[in-house]
Parts: sequence; structure tokens; C-alpha cells
Amino acid sequence: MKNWIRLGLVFFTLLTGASARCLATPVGAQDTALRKAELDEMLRIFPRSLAWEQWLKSSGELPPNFELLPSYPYLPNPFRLDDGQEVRSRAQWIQRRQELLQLFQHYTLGSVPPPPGNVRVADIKTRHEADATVQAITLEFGPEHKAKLAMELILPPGPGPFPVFMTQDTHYRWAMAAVSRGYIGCVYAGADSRDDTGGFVPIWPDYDWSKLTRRAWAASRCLDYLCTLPIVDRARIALAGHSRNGKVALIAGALDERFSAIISSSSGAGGACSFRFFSEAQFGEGIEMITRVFPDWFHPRLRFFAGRERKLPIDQHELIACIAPRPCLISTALNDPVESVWAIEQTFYAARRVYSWLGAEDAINLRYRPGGHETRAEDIEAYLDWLDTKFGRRNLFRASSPIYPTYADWLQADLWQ
Ligand code: GTR
Repeated sequence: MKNWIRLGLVFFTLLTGASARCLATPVGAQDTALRKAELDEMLRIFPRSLAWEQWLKSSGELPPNFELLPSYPYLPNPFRLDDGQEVRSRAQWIQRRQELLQLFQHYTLGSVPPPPGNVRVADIKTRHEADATVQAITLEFGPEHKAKLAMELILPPGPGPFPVFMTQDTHYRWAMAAVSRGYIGCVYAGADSRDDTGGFVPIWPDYDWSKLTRRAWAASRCLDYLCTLPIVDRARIALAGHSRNGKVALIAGALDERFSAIISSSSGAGGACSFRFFSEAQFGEGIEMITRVFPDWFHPRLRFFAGRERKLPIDQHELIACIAPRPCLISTALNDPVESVWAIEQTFYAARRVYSWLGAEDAINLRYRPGGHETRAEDIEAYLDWLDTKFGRRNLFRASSPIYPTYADWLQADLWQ
């Protein structure tokens, strides 16, 4: 019986051409029956995730109709608009970027509220450390200014305007290294070490943003405040993060065009490693593992695509493409167990096509370091070298060369020599 349902849906797909990379269109009872059967199968074979089961129950959500979603075993083409046309003009790219951001919010990030537009300082305490002035600030915003967010600014001496190096609370020392180079260091409470963003959930109940998305949105609220300060060089505001914070940096850069540069260090799954090229199938961390071990990092809907990565309507090269043409550094370690140099390079090549199309091929760079997941002081200095170079302050950075060929090069290679 199930096969008849399946066959009927395949005919429906062929007849209607329903293949857009958006929501699979429901087609009544047959569709529901198929999707319920799909979910039962998932619950039978996936490792158990209580958080996911709870979400399934409370949302009543079923998997998408996979028959109606096109398969992209390689990476989806970021230039294909939802109506099937190719992007040919800047205006079409702007449209495509919006479509992509909607798709990301639906499938991986969850939805975000619009900028509240009323960020103000609730509290500020100033102290002096060596030559720098440190301001511990509490921002407040949103309905009745209920949302609170702690941030700290470390200001170098002088009137400015200064470029800004923003990062999460965890990376305070990165910010200090930036201050020694004449940046304003800015850290905010959107990290495991200090996180004010859980408080946003009850304030914006209509949005289903995931934890990392909230942290990215919080970075934008700091930016709202920074943009009011004459001491800030608004054209030079960078956001950096490592690992889960590296994912946050990419999300924030994609959602908010005011970030002028992004440093994404070892961001892995849901970061600069595409889901198609790095997953459990390659003995790596993919959708199944990340949505089970960290059920609140991404939208629970992402878990429907475990083992069906080819059906995911977007992939991570398109998140990076939403940052283009602004500078973006993708850094990884050669033996990082939660990343894959192969996956990163394929993601990088695919994102770089968008950068090239926008006339900014050199704005996206790779940096490799030896060893595993952790960073060393010299890595952070190299990130700052990269930033100095992109911000036209000095020219110190040397990008790493990709190791693997592109798929197109590989196809053309004479494999039998
Ligand atoms: C790992 C996670 C990675 C990475 C890392 C981190 O356990 O699976 O994707 O984000 O944590 O943030 O330290």
C-alpha cells in the first residue's frame, strides 16, 4: 500500500513540476500517511533523542514529503531562485539571498524577530586597566525593554574612530589581543561561559529560534549599540568565534550585513562543513549527532534530514554565500576530529563561486593550522593578521592553499595515470 502512495506522489511531482527548494507542498491524506510512516521509520532507526521526541509531540510536526523535495547529492546551486530561474543580476542575488535566509530559518536556524530598534544602555560601569578603558555594559531592548544583554567594551587610548573586534564571552583573550593592535575589543554574553540569550525566549514567544541563532542575534544587538558610538569605525566591525561560537559567527554574518568581516574558527557541522560532505557517513559529526547531542543548537526540524542530507534544501556553502562579498576567514585544524578538511574545502569552493560572481574572490580565505580542535596564541595572531589585511591596516596574512581539487577539476583529471 505504501508503495502505491509513493508512486502516486511521484506522478504528482512529475505532473506539477513541484520541485522548488522550499516547503514540500502537502497533498492531503495520502501525503500525511506517507509522512507519518516516514516518521515511524525514523523513530525506529535513529538513535533516541528525548528532546526531539518532545518537540515532535508538542509541535505535531511531520517530516517533509521527501518525494517532493529534489535530491542534490552534490551541493545545491546557490544561484537557482525558488522559481527555477538562474540569478543573472545583482537584484536577483539580493532576492536569492533573502530566499536562502528564509530557507535557513525554516530548516536549520529557526525564525528570528526583526531588530527591536530600541536598544539602550541600562547600566554602565567603567574601570581602567593599563592603558585601556573597560566598560561593563548591560543593554536592554525589546518589548518594554525586557531583554537584557551584558557586554564589555575594551577601549584603547585615543579618540578613535577604531575598528572593532567583537567576539563571545568565551574568547575574552582574543579581544585583548585585538586591543593591543588598536581595535576596540567587544565581548558579549552569548556563549556557554555566559549566556543571557535564554532570557529572550519568553519575550519573543512567536519565534522558534535555536540557541546558536539567538546568540547570533544578540551579537547584532551589541552592533546596534556600537553603531551609535562616534569612537567606532562602523565600516570595520568584525565578529569572530571558535567552534560552536564559530557557527554563531557565520550565522550572525549571514543574517546581519553590518558585520564587515567574519572569522569562523573550526566551526564544523552547522558551520563551514557542509552537511553533505561531512556526516556520520564519513565517520564525522553530522546532522544525526549534532541534533542529538546538542538538541537546542539548531532547529529540531533539521533532524528529519539525518541520513537524507541530499534532500536538505540548503547547505552550509549558502550560509557563507549570504556573507559575501564581505571578508570571511574559514579556519580549521588539519587533524580536527569534529571537522574535515575535504568538506571545508568543498564548502569553501562552492561559497567562493558566489564571492567571485560578486567580484570579491579574494575576500574569502582558508587558514589551516596543525593539530586538533584547540587554537594556539599564534593562531589568534594570524586571525588578527588576516583582519588587519582585510581592513587595510597592514598586509600580513598569507592564506592557506586548498589541498584537494575541486569536483570539476577531479572530473577532468586523468585518473588512470
Ligand atoms: C563539539 C561539537 C562541535 C563543536 C565543538 C565545540 O562537541 O560537536 O561541532 O562545535 O563541540 O563547540 O566545542
